[in-house]
Amino acid sequence: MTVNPLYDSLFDLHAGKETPFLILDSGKVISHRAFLAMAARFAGHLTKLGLSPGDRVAAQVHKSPDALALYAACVQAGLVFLPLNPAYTHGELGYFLENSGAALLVCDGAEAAALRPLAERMNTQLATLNADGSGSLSDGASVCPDTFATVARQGGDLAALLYTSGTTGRSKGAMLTQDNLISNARTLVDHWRFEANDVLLHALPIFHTHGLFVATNVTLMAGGAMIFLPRLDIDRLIDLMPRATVLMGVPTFYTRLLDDPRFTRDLAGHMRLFISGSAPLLADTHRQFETRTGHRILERYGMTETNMNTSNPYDGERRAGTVGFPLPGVTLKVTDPDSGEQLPQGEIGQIEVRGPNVFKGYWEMPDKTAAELRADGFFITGDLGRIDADGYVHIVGRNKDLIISGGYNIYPKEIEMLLDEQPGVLESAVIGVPHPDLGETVLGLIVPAPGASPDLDAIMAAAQVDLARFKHPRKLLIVDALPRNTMGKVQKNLLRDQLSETFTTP
Ligand code: MLC
Ligand code: AMP
Repeated sequence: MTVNPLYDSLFDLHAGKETPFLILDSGKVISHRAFLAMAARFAGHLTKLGLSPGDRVAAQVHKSPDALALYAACVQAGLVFLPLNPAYTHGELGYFLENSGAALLVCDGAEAAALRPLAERMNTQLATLNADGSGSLSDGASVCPDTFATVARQGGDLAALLYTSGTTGRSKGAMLTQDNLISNARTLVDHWRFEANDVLLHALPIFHTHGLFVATNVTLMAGGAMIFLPRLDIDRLIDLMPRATVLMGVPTFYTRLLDDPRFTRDLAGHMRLFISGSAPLLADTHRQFETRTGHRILERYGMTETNMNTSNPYDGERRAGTVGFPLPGVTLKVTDPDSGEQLPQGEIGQIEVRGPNVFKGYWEMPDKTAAELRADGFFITGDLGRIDADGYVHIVGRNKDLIISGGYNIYPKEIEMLLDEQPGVLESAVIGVPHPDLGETVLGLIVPAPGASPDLDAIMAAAQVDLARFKHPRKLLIVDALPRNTMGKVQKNLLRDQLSETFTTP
């Protein structure tokens, strides 16, 4: 009898199996059975800490097998997993704790002393989990049994809360249900032909949809294994590729591989599949990759709020510069941003999606939910696209003011608010400009207050205190004024056009 559909679909099916699940760089192999035992011990300890089903568990920890077992433990104990980028500053973390009302924060031991006052203020328990698996969470778990009575859940119950940056500068918690995750994993296993003998080269972070759900859930559901690397390290990727069958990455993975002469047709020859997503893969990268390896990268398109929406076909033509077709069960339409009416095929408009993959709404933000999730179930993605005559979806831009740097989303508003507060600044605009490695990167434009000469170094230093490193402007420039349209809105497209070569020319 199904008591916890997500636990049953991803984890319980491996009970007692000694098959490899995580293959670590050290050579250590963690079997499916051993992984479930780790998760069960964590689940036992989380319950002893007094957490009850539906409570949020925030985890700002480094990537490790234990961090992944904490995700499984939350599923088993009916808790809502809330993974956070370790790069977030304490200020950013405070917001997530407050907004989510997390019952527990799991952090790296090195951060515990600094975070304790914040956790106390938020009435959040604190536990530690270090990259090597040690810490108070593991200490507590070590005396718990290897088995745990799985807590009953229903498909519509929350499994995870993933924060995604908001247009107003404040992040929104996307509520993902058990059914959202199960349906998407099932579709992708089938669509991408995952099997138990697949070995996925996993070098993505596990605090985002891509590394946590797409890569991990799909591998688990198929009963396969992952070579689990702490981060992208091209040397290790190249060394370990002969043992893998599939690679998933953001476009930076593929441009960095192509930059390396050791990445040859021979090295890639045995691979079954290369998948790219989270940011646009240049058609040129797609072609270069095919010329070098003979493989056509399979590009797909997704979001935190929806998991995966479209994918190029496994067997049919993987068309460069497109994100393929809507996945089975997903309805995608292109609409007029003003009227919301569906546009004729071929025309550019906003992309809307509906399906079992689409989230339940933003945590305690009914207005934002209502603004983006229509009553008929269509989610307004904020991406602009078109469907070509053959049905392939093309993403042509964004209706939302978003920068995607190396697969991380950055909302300009959050940075602009900080720049505007600095001495001598009248106003600012933050834009994304092309970057050869990260796809896009952050450029800050500052208009000085009358008679002032803002100190750009001091402004950069201020941004560094408050914002995670990946959000820091790579450059600040002084400009006389910002171009505005007749409505007074800053014309960022003009700025992007004027400054598009800031990082691409030597
Ligand atoms: C790291 N840095 C970044 C950065 N990553 N800066 C901007 N953008 C990024 N993405 C900073 C570091 O803090 C460091 O700062 C410097 O850049 C170089 O760091 P690095 O260690 O060399 O970076 P690296 O580890 O190589 O990371 C780059 C990367 C990584 C692209 C491999 O960012 C990554 O794994 N990105 C994947 C993100 C992801 O999973 N997105 C999926 C979202 S889900 P300094 O100066 O201090 O040295 C989603 C839905 C979907 O979008 O469809 O999948
Ligand atoms: P996130 O909010 O981090 O989940 O990022 C989702 C956004 O990433 C989408 O709305 C798109 O703008 C972008 N994205 C994801 N996959 C692709 C892709 N294959 N091509 C272009 N953009 C993508």
